[in-house]
Amino acid sequence: MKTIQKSILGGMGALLLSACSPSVEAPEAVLPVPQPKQVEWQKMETYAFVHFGLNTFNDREWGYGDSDPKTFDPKRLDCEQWVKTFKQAGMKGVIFTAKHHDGFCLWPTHLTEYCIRNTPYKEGKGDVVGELAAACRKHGLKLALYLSPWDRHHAEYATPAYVDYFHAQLRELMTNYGEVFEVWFDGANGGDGWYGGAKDSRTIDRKNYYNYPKIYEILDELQPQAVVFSDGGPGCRWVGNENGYAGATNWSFLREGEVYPGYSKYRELQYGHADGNQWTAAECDVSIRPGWFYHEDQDDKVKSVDHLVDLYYRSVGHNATLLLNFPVNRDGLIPAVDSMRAVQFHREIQKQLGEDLLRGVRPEASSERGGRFTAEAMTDGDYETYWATPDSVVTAEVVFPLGKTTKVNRMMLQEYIPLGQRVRSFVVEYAAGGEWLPVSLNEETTTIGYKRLLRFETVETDRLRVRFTDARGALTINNVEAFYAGETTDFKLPAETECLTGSAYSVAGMEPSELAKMADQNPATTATVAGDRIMLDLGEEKSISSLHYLPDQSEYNEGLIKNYEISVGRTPEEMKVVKSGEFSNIRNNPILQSVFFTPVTVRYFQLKALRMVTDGEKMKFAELVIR
Ligand code: FUL
Repeated sequence: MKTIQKSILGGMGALLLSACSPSVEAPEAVLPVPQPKQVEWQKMETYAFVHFGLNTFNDREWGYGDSDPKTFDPKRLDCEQWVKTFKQAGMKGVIFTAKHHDGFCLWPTHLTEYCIRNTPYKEGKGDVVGELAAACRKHGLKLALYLSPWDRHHAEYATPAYVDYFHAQLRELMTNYGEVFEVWFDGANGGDGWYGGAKDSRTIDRKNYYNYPKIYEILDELQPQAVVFSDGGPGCRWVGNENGYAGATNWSFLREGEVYPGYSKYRELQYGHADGNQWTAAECDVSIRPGWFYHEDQDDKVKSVDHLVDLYYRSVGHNATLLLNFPVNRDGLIPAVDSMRAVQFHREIQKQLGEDLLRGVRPEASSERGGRFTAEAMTDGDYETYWATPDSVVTAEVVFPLGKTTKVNRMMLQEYIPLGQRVRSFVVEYAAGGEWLPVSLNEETTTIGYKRLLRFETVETDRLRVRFTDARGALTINNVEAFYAGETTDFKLPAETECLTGSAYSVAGMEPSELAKMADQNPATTATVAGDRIMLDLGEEKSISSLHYLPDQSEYNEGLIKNYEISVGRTPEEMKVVKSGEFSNIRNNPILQSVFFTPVTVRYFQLKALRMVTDGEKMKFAELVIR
């Protein structure tokens, strides 16, 4: 029955397929899975942020709530100029600060006098939210709104009366400007403020004060398609920094109810909770200038194209979205430098990832589920088709022939997230002579999620191979692409000088003078270690995610480790293996060896030599750094 239904729905192609092969069911979802609106939201990939308001005219980042509305006087305000810039920069939407922490509303609200009606702008007849909504409609850009829960102007802030005001304000804003794709609730809450002249400091219960269940009800009623942002979601989460990047390991899950504004372990939001039960993908917010609001003295501090490109790889390419902020100036415009940089940034990405070398090739997979879930689905450029393995198969190898020997230094992988995020680790290799060698990356290859972009040192090869080494269920990969981006300046392997800054650690049973030789940033001094392992005590618990090992640099390069195993633990008794592998080609080319693994917070780190290049030799280290 199922086959017949599918054939009818799937049209001719499916009919033919089901006629010649038994129907193959899609893999079961691995929970948690995103709501369809969360998938649509993630497909937007990059969108703009605009911070504009009284702060712009008072040179402030956080208005106290006492700035005079008469100071708001943008003479050339033009929302179309903003929107055209965003479109040219390849962005799919814009999020606007309708109200920041100072409580000033950029739409003519009926709920407070502290709003645009009382400014010189259009003699009180202006409505920036409305003007931006109209510009977005005209140019086909999606709109979203930032409404600060904290209000440093409101006299009743921190009492139940303010919560009623806030809910009414949300209702008004969500009723009058059409559909929004996201609603942004900032995490900064409570503290000093003007508060109707009281000028005091107010604290609130960050978890319960605003009555979020009621807020979600209002949004479900008025804007059901909107994704709700706050530190812990529920629609999407903060990434734990305002620098614009997510971890290379990035799960789109959180443990439900654990993260709230002010959550002390917010750094882990870069990585998500691997064991989370709520789908809450990360959004990377960052400003194109140091501040969120415009300040004249930052005119020469607009981020470079290389910097923006690097952030793109570490946000969109790390399974998150990029929310790039533009501080609109006192004229009401995006300054020329900022818009130029944003457009150049987009062009550079288009250039780097312009020609997919794998489009249409026939990959060879070590395992296939059958039916329509074939390996070709990974190279057909169609988001909805995917390669899948049988339910019991969570590891597999896929070889991608390139047709001819060609240069490659970028790769893109996508999991079919409507069925969940599954991959825990994978390895990318290229064919060199008769062997497979790993590409040289600057980060770990653990999670994939909606999209994973990899930058690596240029290789010349006729075949690439991806080995999926661990997953939470059957593999469901919908796209794999490869590119040659040219020799660019946005990507660097960890420089030796950067890695060799010496960690503060101790090694039981090792003389400090010997230890110093591998932590002195001097490649000419080499420490010798007896036994097959070295255990480092980092002194306290630290978040670490990489090992950098410079082998002995003397003429005969002694004590080279060929195969290694890395374990970590909070105590020496509870060590857990996090990575093992080989230092490829170390005999012929004993350069700095970097190993990346899923970030862990631990005090003890152990490197074990499973095999030496020369049996019986003692391990030698010119430098050893844990990061
Ligand atoms: C922060 C706010 O406090 C900043 O002012 C800015 O709006 C930024 C996007 O979020 O938490």
